[in-house]
Amino acid sequence: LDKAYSFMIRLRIAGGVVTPKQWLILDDIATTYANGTLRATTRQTFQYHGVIKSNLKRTMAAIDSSLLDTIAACGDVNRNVMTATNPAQSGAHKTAYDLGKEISDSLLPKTNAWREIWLDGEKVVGGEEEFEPVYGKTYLPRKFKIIIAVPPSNEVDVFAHDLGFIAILDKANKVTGWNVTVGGGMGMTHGETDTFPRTADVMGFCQPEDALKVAEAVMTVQRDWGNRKSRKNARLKYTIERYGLDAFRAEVENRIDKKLEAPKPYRFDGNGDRYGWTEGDDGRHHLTLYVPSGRVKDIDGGPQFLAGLRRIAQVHEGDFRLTGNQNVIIANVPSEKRAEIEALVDEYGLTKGAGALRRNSMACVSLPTCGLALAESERYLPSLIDELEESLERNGLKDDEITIRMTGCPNGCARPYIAEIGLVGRGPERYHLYLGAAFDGSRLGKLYAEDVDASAIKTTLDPLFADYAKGRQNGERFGDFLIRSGHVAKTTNGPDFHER
Ligand code: SRM
Ligand code: SF4
Repeated sequence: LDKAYSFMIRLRIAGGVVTPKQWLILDDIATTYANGTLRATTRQTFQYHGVIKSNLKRTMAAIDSSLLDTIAACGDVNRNVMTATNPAQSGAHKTAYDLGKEISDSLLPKTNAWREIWLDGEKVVGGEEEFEPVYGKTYLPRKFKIIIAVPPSNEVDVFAHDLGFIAILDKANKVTGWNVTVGGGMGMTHGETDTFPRTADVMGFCQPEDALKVAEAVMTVQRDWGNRKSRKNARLKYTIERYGLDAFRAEVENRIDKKLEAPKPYRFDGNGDRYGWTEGDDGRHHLTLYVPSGRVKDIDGGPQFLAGLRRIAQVHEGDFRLTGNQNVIIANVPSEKRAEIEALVDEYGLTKGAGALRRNSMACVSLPTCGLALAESERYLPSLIDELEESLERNGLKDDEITIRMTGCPNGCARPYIAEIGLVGRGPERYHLYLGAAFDGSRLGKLYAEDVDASAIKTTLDPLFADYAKGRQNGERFGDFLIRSGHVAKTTNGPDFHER
């Protein structure tokens, strides 16, 4: 008898777009082979948990039948490319999605290994270098993450990733080119100050026709310059710190044989999702649903996400979009179909109440499936928010948008260091509390309290909420207020993250 190994499987879904037909297949896989849930991730894709070893091949074959795969969803390669989803700007969104898809296809490893292993595909004779013109034999020093954002929404958290493109729009919301960001990242190790989260630098502006070349050049400079001796210092953020932005830019320009222009002005207004119905500039309708920690399942006495979205997929003519905040958009609903979708949304309770703090929250998977977890996250954040809501209500802040994110370890899978309240697992029921990040995801927080347990989190935040309610200026965000009022020092970038 073999041991009862069970696996996590992560899909690659560039830009998080899923057709209704694919949704139904993915739903079927969840209930047949996995733990009965689909888990929307912080990178616009789905994970399955609890797939037992003997079902792996069958699961992969079913994924293949949905025309999706798991290639490059993990490993030292370009990971799932994220793109803006804000559907109100449908034209700009399409341009962003098209670029994301083009980059994703172009930087995908060419190896046939996935098909050989999982689908009994034909063996191709030859070495990797013949098939991997970009990755070669040794691939990248570390994972590499690309993202496309469309202002004013930074819902994809462009500053948290190795490489980003910020759309520069004209008055008609048409994309005129891209600001290029490099060197963002979240992961660090507790107690090792040479590891740190870092917000990306805006390196320059490129014309639309140069964006793919820029993406390839940035990734190959990192391939060649990245640290291959220490995996803890191998991400692009450390390469930029080591060489400096100017030298990095010069090498990218050298490889694309063109100078980047100076960055153009842009403005972000937040890094959360826009819930409820919106109408795109193409007249189609889109409903963003809040899905707690992205876990698509039927909640006892609450929303029936799995059953409801299955029913909707059976009649929906548009598509579904996964957001970078672990939520789901029922997208591209034609006017004549909206009432039918609305009725199903009501029948399954899919928009049933979530307060402002909860709507701006994220938790990583953590226990029980994540082998790196030090503390609870997805299973704990909901009840912590219940307690914090009581304090917010008492202070008259119930409807204020404040971002809160929790992770079970310092790897930062829910991007906690750029949430106004960031909680990072240290050990069982203990968290570091980070405060002072920007609401639009452009500034890191700072360590405010160490090793706080559940009750201390509430008693630490309560007086700060009270102070904020009394002392804030018009429109001032919680993170900005805490810095102005001297509660916490401002973090300007990665290396100064650990200074207090
Ligand atoms: Fe992550 C590793 C879950 C987004 C930084 N992440 C892991 C693993 C695979 C644990 C492992 O290596 O054994 C986790 C699987 C848990 C489980 O049981 O399912 C895991 N990461 C996740 C997800 C599912 C979190 C979620 O709750 O949604 C996200 C799936 C992403 C995807 O769809 O591709 C996820 N991980 C992120 C992000 C956020 C992002 O990409 O926008 C980050 C921070 C950004 C960054 O990369 O800097 C992130 N994950 C990490 C790291 C630290 C990387 C580093 O540079 O230090 C690790 C550990 C590692 O790579 O060594 C890690
Ligand atoms: Fe696991 Fe840590 Fe990522 Fe949470 S942040 S999913 S605990 S690796």
